[in-house]
Amino acid sequence: MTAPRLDGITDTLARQAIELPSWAFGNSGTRFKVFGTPGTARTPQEKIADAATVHELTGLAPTVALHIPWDEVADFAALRAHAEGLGVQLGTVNSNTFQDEIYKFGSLAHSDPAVRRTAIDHHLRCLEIMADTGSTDLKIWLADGTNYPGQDSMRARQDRIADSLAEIYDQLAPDQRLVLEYKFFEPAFYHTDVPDWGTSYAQVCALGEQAVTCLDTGHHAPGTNVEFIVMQLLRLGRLGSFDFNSRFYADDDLIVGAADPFQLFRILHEVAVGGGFDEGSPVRFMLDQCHNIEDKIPGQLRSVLNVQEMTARALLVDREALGRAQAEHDVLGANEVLMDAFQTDVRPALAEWRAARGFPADPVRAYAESGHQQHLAAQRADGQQAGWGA
Ligand code: PSV
Ligand code: MN
Ligand code: MN
Repeated sequence: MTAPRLDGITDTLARQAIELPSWAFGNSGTRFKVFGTPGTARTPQEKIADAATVHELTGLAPTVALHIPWDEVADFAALRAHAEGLGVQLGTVNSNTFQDEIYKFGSLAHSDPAVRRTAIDHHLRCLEIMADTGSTDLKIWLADGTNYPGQDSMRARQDRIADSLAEIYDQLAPDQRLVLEYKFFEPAFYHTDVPDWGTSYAQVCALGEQAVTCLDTGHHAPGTNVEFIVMQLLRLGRLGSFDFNSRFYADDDLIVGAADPFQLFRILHEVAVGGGFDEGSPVRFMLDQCHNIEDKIPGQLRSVLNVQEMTARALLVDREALGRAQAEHDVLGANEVLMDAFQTDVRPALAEWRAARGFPADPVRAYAESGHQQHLAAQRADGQQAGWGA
């Protein structure tokens, strides 16, 4: 087979932007152990600097998402200037109503108005931060739910979430969006208040045009056809963003494309078909990952490159041929068109294209050979490293 030509797809590839999560650059682990890695960022400023390194080597990651209060600083305008000085922008602000004692029985769904007030105020504070950082997306993932049947009224909790979200939504600036993420279980095990795309969709539709859904690829039951959900949310105009990662079992937060590259391809094919890669598309692409045992910067490099690779393969699908085969009910022919694109090794062509644009042909190797990791390990030898939640 001859090497694939990227000619028709390079404009789309050149536009590709994948937001990096600040928390990917801190130490993280499981409830069993957090293993440190030498050179890990100690502060929000260092996490942003590491994200900027990923962008510098790939041109793929121009923005960094913040998590509040993990990335709390005294001066967010200064943090923005710091980011911009390094060639990146601050992106989505993620709220956090899942780690404080007060949220034991929920946050925006809590039955106590005082707890709901605290949770709503936290989101209003996030909006203030967004004004300073220039961020347009407020992303909300709620840990709210119950562990036992009968523990609380699922119906009343849904109503309380709707009321709480409406109060937050009312304070959005015209260019800002409220992005509601869903997750089928964990930390709640019996029911979760926003467990699926349908619930997120119902809630965001009730709010208005500036509310959209975030699809985290790791937040579905095993066997779920995630690309179907992608298609549906695109069709309904409510797919706001992706949190990319991959999973073998639950919310593993492993490197996107590591567990199931074919699923990533199928998802990105639906994005292409649904116009999600078109210029001006409202769909944003983020990573939501943690690197528990591997170095963070190479982990993020591998991740954005995996997304780029599968995007290229998805864009190479011969959609005319696919349409013809589908119209003729040529079951195997249609499947073959899709599989042809999936089986195409785009790596040499992408490497060539990267080099032509002034990036290293192999960013992971370039990083390893640069000595930057060793430099960071020496420079950041002292002090507390930032962790998941630090
Ligand atoms: C928790 O499951 C989670 O991974 C959600 O996916 C959020 O996006 C992320 O944490 C950050 O709050
Ligand atoms: Mn997520
Ligand atoms: Mn998650």
